[in-house]
Amino acid sequence: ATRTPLIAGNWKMNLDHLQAIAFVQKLAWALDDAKHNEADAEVAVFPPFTDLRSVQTLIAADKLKIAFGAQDVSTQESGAYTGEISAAFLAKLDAQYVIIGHSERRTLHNEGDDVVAAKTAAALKHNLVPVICVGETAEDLEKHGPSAVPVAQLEEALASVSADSDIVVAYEPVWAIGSGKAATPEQAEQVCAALRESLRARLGDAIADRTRILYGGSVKAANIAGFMREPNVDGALVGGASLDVDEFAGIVRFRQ
Ligand code: G2H
Repeated sequence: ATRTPLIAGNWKMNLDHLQAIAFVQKLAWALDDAKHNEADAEVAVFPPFTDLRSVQTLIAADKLKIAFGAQDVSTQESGAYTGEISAAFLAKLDAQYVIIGHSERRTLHNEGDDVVAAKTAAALKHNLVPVICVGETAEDLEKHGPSAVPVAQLEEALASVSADSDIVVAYEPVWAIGSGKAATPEQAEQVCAALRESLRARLGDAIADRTRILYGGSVKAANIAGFMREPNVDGALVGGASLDVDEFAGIVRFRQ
């Protein structure tokens, strides 16, 4: 299976809408300079909600080859849900992706697998591609071994996913997030392969073969190549290093 790698920048709660415009412009120039070819890797940014309209407008006006998405979405369709943002709103902004179940949402906002499944359903209903995040804590790893918890989380999230759904899976070991301590490429491969087999067992070969499975957790330009050499790692979800244009462009240029 040939899967176009996806390099996704999760900005988290960084960059206001003016900074976002400057950042996306600089990123587009950097990718241009690097003769970045979309066929080599797709690039996506995940700004805060308040930046999305500006990013959409800039990308459309300049026809930039940069995709974008949101960092979260409501489980609900519409109505009295103060502070929430619906999948319909994101789709209307031409967002292509939405991150769901990032470990910071799971731990800081108590999002369980049921919420992740409901958000995945909401995203798919509006033709957004959910970037479903799974990952184990250091404690899980010690207790259950490398793949058990991420695979169980994925299986719960798949409740509303069908064989023809378009999804992305991100394996982010909690112990590697923002810690500077990335997993090894071998560790990432082992879990990404298990996640792909779980997709295959539940939903069939076609979706298992076409779905991009990303690694996330302290990815930087200096360590991306090792991950990308693994057969079941199809890209990266990048936090800290996605906030520096040159560093992020360096990750996109993982082949060089
Ligand atoms: C994991 C990752 C991006 P970082 O949260 O989602 O962040 O690259 O800073 O570890």
